[in-house]
Amino acid sequence: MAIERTFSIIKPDAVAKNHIGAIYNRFESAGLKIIASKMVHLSKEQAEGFYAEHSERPFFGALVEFMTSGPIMVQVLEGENAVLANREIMGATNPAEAARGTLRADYANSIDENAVHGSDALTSAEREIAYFFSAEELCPRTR
Ligand code: YYY
Ligand code: MG
Repeated sequence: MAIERTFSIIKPDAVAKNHIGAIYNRFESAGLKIIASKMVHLSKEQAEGFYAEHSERPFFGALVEFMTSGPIMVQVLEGENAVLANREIMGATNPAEAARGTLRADYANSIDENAVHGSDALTSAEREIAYFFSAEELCPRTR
């Protein structure tokens, strides 16, 4: 088992519904440690850059509009197999298909407003963490 870091977003829908604390509780209860965190309101350019891999998809415009519709929480989670662990906590992209007890089953309404983002691989985690945080902003736990 490897200690990994992954990147997470609480999206505008879940922030607007006051679910930040409940979602942080899920991360911590699962043994993932929050080692960096901040609230940001993305510009159109920031959202387009973050989701560049989806720029040719039909939902891209709606995704950027949604992600800029209100503030988000961005955080770095650290722990055993953090990338996969966070994806399991999140549940499937479409909340209608998300397993019971996952964040998307409990807090998301639709595939386009689905409460949370999580990196899908270690390489994307590194890129996504660097997109929002400088090295100095990451606070590894020493106790
Ligand atoms: O990684 P994950 O968020 O679970 O899904 P992706 O396939 O990477 O898509 C990113 C994002 O795009 C998804 O969370 C919602 C949105 N989206 C959509 O609105 N409609 C789709 N059919 C697929 C994805
Ligand atoms: Mg993805």
